[in-house]
Amino acid sequence: MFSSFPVLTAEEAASLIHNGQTVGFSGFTPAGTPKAIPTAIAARATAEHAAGRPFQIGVLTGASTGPSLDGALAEAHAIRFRTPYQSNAKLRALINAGETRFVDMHLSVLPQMVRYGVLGPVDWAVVEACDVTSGGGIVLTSAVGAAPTYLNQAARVLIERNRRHPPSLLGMHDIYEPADPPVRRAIPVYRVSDRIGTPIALVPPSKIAGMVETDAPDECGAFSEMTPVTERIGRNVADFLVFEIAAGRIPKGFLPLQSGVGDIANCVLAALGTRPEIPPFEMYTEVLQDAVVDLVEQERCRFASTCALTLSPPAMGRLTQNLEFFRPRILMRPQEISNNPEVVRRLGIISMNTAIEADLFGNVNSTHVMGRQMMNGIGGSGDFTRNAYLSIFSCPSTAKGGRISTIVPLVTHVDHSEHSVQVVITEQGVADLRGQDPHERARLIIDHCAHPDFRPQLNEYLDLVRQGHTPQSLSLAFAMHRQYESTGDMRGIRWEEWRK
Ligand code: 0RQ
Repeated sequence: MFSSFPVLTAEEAASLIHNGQTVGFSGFTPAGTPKAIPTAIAARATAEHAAGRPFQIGVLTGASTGPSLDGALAEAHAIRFRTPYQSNAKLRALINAGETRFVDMHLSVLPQMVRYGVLGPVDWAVVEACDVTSGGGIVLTSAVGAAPTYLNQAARVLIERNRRHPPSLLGMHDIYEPADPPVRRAIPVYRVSDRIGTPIALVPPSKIAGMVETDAPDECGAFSEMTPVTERIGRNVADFLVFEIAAGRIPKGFLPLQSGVGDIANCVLAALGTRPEIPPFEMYTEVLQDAVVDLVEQERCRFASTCALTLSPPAMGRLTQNLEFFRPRILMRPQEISNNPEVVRRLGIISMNTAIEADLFGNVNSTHVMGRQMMNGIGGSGDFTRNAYLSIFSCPSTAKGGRISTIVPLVTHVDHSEHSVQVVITEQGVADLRGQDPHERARLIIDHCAHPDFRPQLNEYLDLVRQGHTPQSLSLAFAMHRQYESTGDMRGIRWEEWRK
């Protein structure tokens, strides 16, 4: 394919974007995210600030990005407003310092909010493509994210054509944007592998202001080695799913899996791949990590529908060198579809996400440390958890060298309520909360998930606060957190001292 749009330098492209404008970037995680133009926007902001002029933009993305986008723009203090998710240390610091406004939202609802104008007008779409036709056909790269919506809604479009991704990625994307309520019809994904849209995104050529040529790899990091803790979490999740198949609560043919990001998710998937009792399975997920490439190669994973290929450079290289094998087995969808509640409920997804902390009743905090400090955001975890056939949260039973219990009397921020969270798993074991009342849930979580260092004090807590449908003490519920803030350790609490 070829195109006839003006070729710009990244600096020329950045010079078109003005202070106060809102930019919708392609990508989902660092995968498929533009790199050259945001870095040039950051340089421009730095120069403008040095000249005493204001320069900040609103940044909309699919999910998190890489250092060239969130990192560079945060370093340059160039972000006025950010949504829907981030995971960059510099940006996180600005958000928690109150300098950058951040709206943490479910990823599936973002495109609709953009279409309805809730987030204001989108001035620019900046998208990474591996190929562009002169008619405005865009072949995206390693993610879809919210790019189709930004392309449709933005006043003008800039493209980063990245030669690192071959044009033969054509056919790996399924672009579909639903009509808005009240005229929306069923989203016709009845099987994980159903294609419902087109392989390219289309944009009126008159909107395209220019193209920047690049050759930069995605900025997805490599994974850490398994630790004994992550390995045991993975094994516990696999054991639980095997047990559920044997009990007849998961069909013998299995159900599609969603899995979150990070080392734990990667270890869980690797563990599932090794269990002969689990048949070759499908994934309906938002992020596909390295472990899935192995599983697809081994034909343990039959098909994976995702929003992004969040792969380390070696795993991405394996995929692009063997596209004929992977193209019929992996499909990328917009986040509005990969995370769609209607589809998640219909397909009977088993969702597996990670908690920062869980409480004795099954409420889960995935986003805030000590109730205040934003970590990353809810991402897609809520889209899946609320609508899954089986929703699982896992995490190590302790954090910060054993000084923090991730199992607490009451979470300091609720992302996923007890009504949506069905199973909690740590390296200690599994608490299946389905059909259990709050008292039963609390005992299950303490006995099966809490670290032995914390079990006695959590049991003492329950003994102190027996009354009510949900045993809870308004004065003691956050005593473990308060003790951590004053002493740096949640262990060895004396409850009576905190009754004030
Ligand atoms: O801090 O990095 O300073 O050591 O939190 O914790 O154990 O490394 O776990 O990287 O898997 O992240 C929930 C944040 C887990 C992530 C969360 C500290 C801990 C460490 C990270 P350090 P781990 P992970 C798909 C679905 C929400 C979005 C989501 C997340 C750091 O999984 O963002 O699921 N999920 N999206 O030490 C204080 C506690 C702590 C704690 C952990 N209780 N108190 N600190 N930490 N527990 C993806 C998308 O949506 C795109």
